[in-house]
Amino acid sequence: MKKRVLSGVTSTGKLTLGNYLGAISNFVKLQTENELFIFIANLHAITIPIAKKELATNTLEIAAWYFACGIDPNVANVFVQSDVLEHTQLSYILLCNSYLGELERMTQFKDKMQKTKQQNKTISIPTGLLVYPTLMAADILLYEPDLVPVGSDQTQHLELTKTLAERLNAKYQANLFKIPQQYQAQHSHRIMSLQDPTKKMSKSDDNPKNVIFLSDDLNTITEKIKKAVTDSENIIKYDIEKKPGVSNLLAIYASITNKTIAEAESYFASKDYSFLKTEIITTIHNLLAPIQEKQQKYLSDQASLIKLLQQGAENAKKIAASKLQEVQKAIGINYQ
Ligand code: AQP
Repeated sequence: MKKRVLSGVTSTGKLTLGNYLGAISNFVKLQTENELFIFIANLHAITIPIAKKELATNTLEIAAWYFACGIDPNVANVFVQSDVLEHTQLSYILLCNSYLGELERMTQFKDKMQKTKQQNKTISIPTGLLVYPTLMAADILLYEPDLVPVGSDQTQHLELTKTLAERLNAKYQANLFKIPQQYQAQHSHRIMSLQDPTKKMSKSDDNPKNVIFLSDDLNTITEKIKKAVTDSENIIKYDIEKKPGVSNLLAIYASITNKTIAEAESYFASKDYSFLKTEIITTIHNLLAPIQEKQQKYLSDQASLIKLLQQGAENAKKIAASKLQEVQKAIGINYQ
């Protein structure tokens, strides 16, 4: 029997090579043998300040990237989070069953709160940032997925999702929620910032030099990779602690070419950093150029793109609505 897979990407910015290698490329691999529900998390995106136009543009652009990267709309259910209202409804129920202390303990909340304060000292911290994990729990629990492919930085949120599911199962009805399992693809690497390779490559990074965006052209890729931090040894070896810059470049190369790190190391044995960087520039460009062309095609026909998302939302809604009804009944909200 097919396994159900649920995941998403937040529409906080332009997609990065990290989002592709760490998430979207895995969705593409998983779609042949599983039932996929892949969404664009535009409600999670408003937990930090974001301009109206940017949010709408990001949402459509991400949909176009999904399909351009190879997610097949005839096989996978791709939808926008806000189009399935059940996410926010279940989120509220979960919120009422969560504790302030457990939400305040989330490291992502603490990190994002600190970053938001650094950017603007006078800003108040939005409550949405605090309750983000309850929305994420709802995103997951509505679909009863067998696998949830998310990065290791989401492990804590997934653990909270399990806690909430178990709490409600114990309080209202055993088996109300299926306990989700995190899925991490084999040989998958965390892609790091080009200028500070101890930090994750993130779409909301303020410095574009840290990030390869999926939309970057050859010149931009060349400039960014040439300036990527390495070290003075000129020895191509994978060692995250001592050589984080070179290790990151090796991880990027290995991920794109489907090689193991050992294979990548032996390919570059006796070569210098200049060769490594030139090779990586070509590898990234060869990966991205055809995807960029397809993405532009999807974006140029927005009506068809929106139709695909609506179809995906309709499919998602059937499952989400039935689960929500079951929950409402179990907790007494459904009074009829
Ligand atoms: N650098 C990365 N390396 C590997 N995987 C990554 N992912 C993100 N960055 C990397 C994976 O992409 C998926 C989507 O993540 P998200 O958009 O929901 O949130 P995120 O993990 O916080 O991604 P970003 O790019 O860092 O976004 P911002 O800047 O908004 O916080 C996840 O599966 C994630 O693991």
